[in-house]
Amino acid sequence: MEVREIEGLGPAERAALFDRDAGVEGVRDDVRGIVDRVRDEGDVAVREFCREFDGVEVGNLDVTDAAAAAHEDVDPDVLAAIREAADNVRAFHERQRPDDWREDFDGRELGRRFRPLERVGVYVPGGAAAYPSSALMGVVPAKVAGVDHVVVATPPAEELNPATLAAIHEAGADAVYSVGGAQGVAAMAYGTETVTPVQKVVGPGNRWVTAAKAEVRGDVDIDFLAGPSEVLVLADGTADPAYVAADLLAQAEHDDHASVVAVTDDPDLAAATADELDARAPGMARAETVEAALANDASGVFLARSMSEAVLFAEEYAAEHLSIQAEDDEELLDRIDSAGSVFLGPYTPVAAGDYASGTNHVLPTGGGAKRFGGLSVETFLRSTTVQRLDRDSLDALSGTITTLAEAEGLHGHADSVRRRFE
Ligand code: HSO
Ligand code: ZN
Repeated sequence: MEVREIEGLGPAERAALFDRDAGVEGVRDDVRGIVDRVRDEGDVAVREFCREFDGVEVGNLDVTDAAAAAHEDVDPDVLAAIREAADNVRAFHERQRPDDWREDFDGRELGRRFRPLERVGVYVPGGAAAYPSSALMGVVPAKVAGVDHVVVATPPAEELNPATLAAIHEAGADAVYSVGGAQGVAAMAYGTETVTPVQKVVGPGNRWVTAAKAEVRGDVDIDFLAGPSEVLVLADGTADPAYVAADLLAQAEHDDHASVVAVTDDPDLAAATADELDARAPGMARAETVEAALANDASGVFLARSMSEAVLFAEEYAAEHLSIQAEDDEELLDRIDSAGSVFLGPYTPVAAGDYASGTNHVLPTGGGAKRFGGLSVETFLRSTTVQRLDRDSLDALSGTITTLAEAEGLHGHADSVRRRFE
């Protein structure tokens, strides 16, 4: 891999790096057709799409019992790992639960309270990329938020992945349905004879899933549109190139379209990282995917003239995962506002957050971190404001209310205040 200098990047190269998207355009029309048919025809359409896209003749779409059974039967080491990861994810998300509050603002009692959504749907990828970890990341925060009915949709298979099913059960899902892709999202959004409709659909997925979330948004809420995985490692000369490359290779194995970037002000580290990538990629089990991701035009090893230039690059990239492997990591972090999840120091691989440290791995990609954050307990809550004024505090505010009401020509509003003092 060649090392590129940031200074020398042209407008097209910069656009490829900084204007990444989820790549859903190409499947939009097909997805619209699928979503419409599931909404209109329910289970019949779902079964037909399972046959067409997954090559599976699904008997019972409801596999909730199969998930419970898988939890009993799964390899005990895998179950122990699922349990520990779930406990850590639960602990971190418990800490996010906001308290209801009421406070006095010059005699006006104002507050906010939080209530969970009632029914939520979590998409859990299956098939080639079966991710038990994603089941935990979606279901656990919803349950911590207090969502009563959490349903999961996951692609059908002749043999459903036992670890994924076990994780779904361990996380506390209330129902599990064997339907994937756009049809899975549509089934949760609109409901079918078998699937309970939900108020919000969350979770990662391929282009079809993502396009379907865009399609149902408006009828139901969604978390956000997430594209292929990304990592940007910001490193100085103290970083170990083997660690930097390992973190890039890890995210590269997710997807041909994954974006993996190293940025440094140290020419030796840049060269050593590039060499390490070239040396390791061919020997990986998923070498083809890794090499495709490394060749992606939003990937690369970049040399900055200073750490300040490197920081600006990282800020503009707004990566899903930002790893800082540098002496002044906290100081560099202070200068960055846009990143989905930050990993500090040489012993904090992105894989720690992907699986087990406790933070969520459903995160903004494609620069979304400039506008919003990843999945959290708040994703599953709605807030309500509450107020009580007494006679004195209303009296104190009445002039302001009536003046503004009259400026808007809304005399009924003004009168509703004056009435109280007649
Ligand atoms: N890095 C992925 C999450 C994941 N990694 C699942 C391993 N399994 C997107 O944040
Ligand atoms: Zn990952």
